[in-house]
Amino acid sequence: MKIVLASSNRGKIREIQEYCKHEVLAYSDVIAPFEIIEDGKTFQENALIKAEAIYEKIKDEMDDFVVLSDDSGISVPILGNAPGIYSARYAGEGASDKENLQKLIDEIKKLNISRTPAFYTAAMAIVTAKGERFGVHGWMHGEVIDHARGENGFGYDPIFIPEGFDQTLGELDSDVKKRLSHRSKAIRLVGKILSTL
Ligand code: ITT
Repeated sequence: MKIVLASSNRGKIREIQEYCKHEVLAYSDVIAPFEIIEDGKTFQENALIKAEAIYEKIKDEMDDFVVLSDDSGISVPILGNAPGIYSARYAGEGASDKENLQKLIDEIKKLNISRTPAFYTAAMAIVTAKGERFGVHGWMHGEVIDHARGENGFGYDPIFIPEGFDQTLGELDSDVKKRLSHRSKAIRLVGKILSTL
């Protein structure tokens, strides 16, 4: 069975391929990429919107597949859980990872603090070839700091220090993220669902 990933984010695609035992394809390897309006109010709603959009386009072209999507982001309680579901466009529509990271650093600095609790969420949705729908979540708790450190990972990783560590995900070996991350926890649950299909 092939897993078709409903994502255009290269950082996510790389991690999901690495964390997943099944054969994984990016949806852009199957059909031409197109824009999906993510107008859900929660990570899970947006994950389902993405998985269903890709399912509708590929269901007549493939068999023996599931579509898997990931809607994820970082939440900072002192900022009212921002950026949350808006993590990909925190610095504005079409903003780069670097611009979004800088915006979060600026917001932390405005509070005159150098670190504050934060957590990552990954919601994943599965739509099977028969049209069955499933959803799972994974979380990773820690802190964000007011300056970027390290080049590993992607997105907000250079300012995120996982609970129990002193270094950011930008500095830590990718194996640490693989073990602890929101995405890897959600992927484990996806694996359990796939084993029942
Ligand atoms: P797709 O919708 O095509 O999958 P996207 O980048 O738009 O890609 P999201 O809407 O789910 O995906 O936004 C995720 C945002 O959260 C994005 O800005 C990431 O940089 C950030 N993010 C999610 N998981 C992360 C992680 O593991 N490390 C760092 N940043 C992460």
